Amino acid sequence: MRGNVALVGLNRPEKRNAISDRFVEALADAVERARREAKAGVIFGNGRHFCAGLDLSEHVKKSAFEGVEGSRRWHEVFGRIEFGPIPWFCALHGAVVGGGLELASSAQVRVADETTFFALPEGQRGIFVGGGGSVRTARLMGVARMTDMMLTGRSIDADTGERWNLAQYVVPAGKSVEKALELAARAATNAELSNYAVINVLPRMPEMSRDDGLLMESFISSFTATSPEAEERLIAFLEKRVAKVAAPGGG
Ligand code: 1HE
Repeated sequence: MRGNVALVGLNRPEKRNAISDRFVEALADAVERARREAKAGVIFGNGRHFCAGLDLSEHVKKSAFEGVEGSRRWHEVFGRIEFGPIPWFCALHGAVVGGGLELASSAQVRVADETTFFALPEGQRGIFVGGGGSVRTARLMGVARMTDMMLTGRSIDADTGERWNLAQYVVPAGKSVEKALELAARAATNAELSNYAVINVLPRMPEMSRDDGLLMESFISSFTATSPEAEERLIAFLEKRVAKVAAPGGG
């Protein structure tokens, strides 16, 4: 923990943080703990790369049914990151590959450093994404770009990743954890209910009809605004006790 921000490090650097079954369970435990104890979370990779994706050595031994169950377990665990009470910030560097990109796609914000590269080599390995990538990653970058990446096996650099919506920030090499922590600490000061609405409602809106979305928005808007915390925050602003919105670069 850094203050009220949970710091979750992928810690299998000798295998480039390849995601084994044990690794998924360790991640699940860390995420559950953070959901209980923290107001925001940062996920980063120890070693030279963020994450090399699925542990291919385990996958070769699995039956089709075990494969489905494994994929469903990834969906559960990544879903606890995507839809929860706290926002997650992924600090990326080096390889963000296959399941590593699927994991990163479940976070709300991705901060890449200049060494980051993204790839989806599933086609080359004879497999398919199984950690939610065909839903989450495809929504971030769009089906055409994901199709291209999967068919050609191309790697894209951090700046292209930012243009393609795979990262919202690109920072100098070695600085992604620091930046993610700064952003997470800032998000942790928001009203919990507002963060909850941003995390859980915004991604669902595109699946609603326009009318349903607008009605939902009115309810959430009123529900958050009438909470005691909002009242206190609104009065604090009106009494000039809290900072104004700063111009870009002004913090
Ligand atoms: C691994 C894995 C892995 C590394 N599973 N063992 N993912 C991939 O296809 C990516 C495969 N990995 C790589 O392309 C490279 O390892 C990296 C570009 C990520 C890093 O390269 P490098 O030179 O820093 O490391 P390395 O020497 O390749 O790897 C170090 C060790 O980690 C080595 O083992 P060692 O016993 O020889 O030391 C590698 O075999 C091992 N290693 N990546 C198992 N992925 C739910 S569906 C999701 C589908 C996918 O994720 S498909 C993408 C799989």
